[in-house]
Parts: sequence; C-alpha cells; structure tokens
Amino acid sequence: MVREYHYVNSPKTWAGAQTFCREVYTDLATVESKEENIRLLLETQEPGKLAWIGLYDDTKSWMWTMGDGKFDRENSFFRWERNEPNNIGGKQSCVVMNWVGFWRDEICETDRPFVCFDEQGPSKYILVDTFMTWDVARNYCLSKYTDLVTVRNLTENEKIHPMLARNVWIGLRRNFWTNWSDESLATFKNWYESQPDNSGSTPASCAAVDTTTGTWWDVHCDTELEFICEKLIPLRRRFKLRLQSETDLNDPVIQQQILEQLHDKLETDGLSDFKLRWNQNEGQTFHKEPKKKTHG
Ligand SMILES: [Ca+2]
Ligand SMILES: [Ca+2]
Repeated sequence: MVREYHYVNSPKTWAGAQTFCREVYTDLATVESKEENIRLLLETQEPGKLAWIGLYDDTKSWMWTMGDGKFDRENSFFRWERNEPNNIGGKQSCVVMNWVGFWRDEICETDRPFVCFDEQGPSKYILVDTFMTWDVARNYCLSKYTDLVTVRNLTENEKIHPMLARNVWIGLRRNFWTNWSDESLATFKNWYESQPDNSGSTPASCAAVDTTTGTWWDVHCDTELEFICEKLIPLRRRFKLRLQSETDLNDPVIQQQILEQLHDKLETDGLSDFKLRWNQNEGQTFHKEPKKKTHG
C-alpha cells in the first residue's frame, strides 16, 4: 500500500478530524519514516501552523507486569489519588502507592522502595526498603520473588498499604505514544526536542505536525487544528513473463492455471495480500518471440 496525504484546512478536534478522514479518505495520517514525514510536509499549505496527524497517547493503556499480558480495562481495579494519573511533564508512566493506599503516576527513573509479590512465600507481599528505579525494582522482584506486586481489588490494596511508611512502586505501568489511528505500529517518531511535554497536564494528548519544520508536538486532543488525512492506495506493478511452451498460452484455461501457480509460488515465498492478473497488449496476453540467432 502507498500512503497519499491530503491536507484539510478546516480546524477540528483530533476526534473530529479522525471521523472526517475516515469518511472521506482512509484515516488520519500515519507517518512511519523520515521519507513519509517529508512527503507529509509537502502537502501542508501554509507554514507556521500545527496540524493533527494520527498519533495519540493512549492514557488508559495501563498494564500489570504479572499475569498473561491480557488486561481487562473495563473491570480492572484502580485506586487513583484525586487528579491522578496526570502525566506531569509528559514523563510519568510508572505507578506508586502511598501509605494510605492511593496511587499516582510518577517518573519511572525516581528511586523508591517497592513491594514484591511472592507466590511461594508464607507472606505474599514483601516490602523492599531499598530505593531503586521502577525497572531495577522490577528486576529485583523477578530475581528474588515472583514479580512487582499486582493489586487486583480493594481487599489486596488494604493488605498492602498498612505496611508502607512512604510511596512505593507497584507493578503497574504503561508505554507512551504507542498508537496510530490506523493501527500502524508506532516506531518512527519526529518530536520537537522539548516534546512531548503534556503542557497543562491534560490526560488526553494527541500529536500534531509543525507545518514549517515537520517536527511533532503533543497537544490537548480537544484543541481545534487543521489536519492531514491519508488515503491508502494499493501498489501496482507490472511484470513481464517469458515462458517456453508447446501449448497455446493464449488459452484462457491455461492462463488461469499459470496465474494460480504463480500465486502459490509467491505466497510460499512470503508475499501476502496481493492479486495477480494478466495484461493484454494488442488483444493478446502472450506474444511469440522471434527466434534468436545463436552466436558462436
Ligand atoms: Ca502524577
Ligand atoms: Ca506539548
């Protein structure tokens, strides 16, 4: 598929822009490489503006480290402090529990004590009073016990917080900026150096491109901005095939058989999601080649 970008100069919220793009084109624009970012910039009509692209920060993407990786968001238990999680500065993606049992998101690089869960032990909850970053704390729990603690309900929450004298890491965290509107994988990023900063500490952040520089900024999703849609167009390629055969290759049955064999071969070679068809020239698909002279 090839991405064709279309600039729309009537400002909408990010969600409004997404609806518009899905109705008129394919989706809000995804940008997966430097080359695509350059092509995107060519479509913008005026410098000095911010225009929505399809990248957004899924602020509800919390995951427990323990378990099968599946996370039931609707029925999951949370015990957030008032006005949390707020992702201050756009850098808070790990969770602490305070001594009365409420949670908040914090920068993962802060050193804190933590609580491990021990499946085998007589006591399931182990308070480790050594200060570590979230990642180091998690590795510690993995090596000595089962994992950082998972808190599945209020009963478990009430068992853990009386052990605490200060804020501790628990096994809850999320990844930033992992989603494109069209569900492409978010690997390429082109943030302006200070971004994303979640200025204003809004829970919902979406990405916009600076139409002068092509760098990206995080902006509150309810802001009304111009935007860029994408249209996905199937890639078309033409190949010439040279076949040696005694049979009449212009027999439609034979042609169909060749096409099916080609399809199977390409699929075995790892190609997926493609269609093959014959092209005609002067009313015929195959043309006899004149005999070539052999040189000695
Ligand atoms: Ca916070
Ligand atoms: Ca920002």
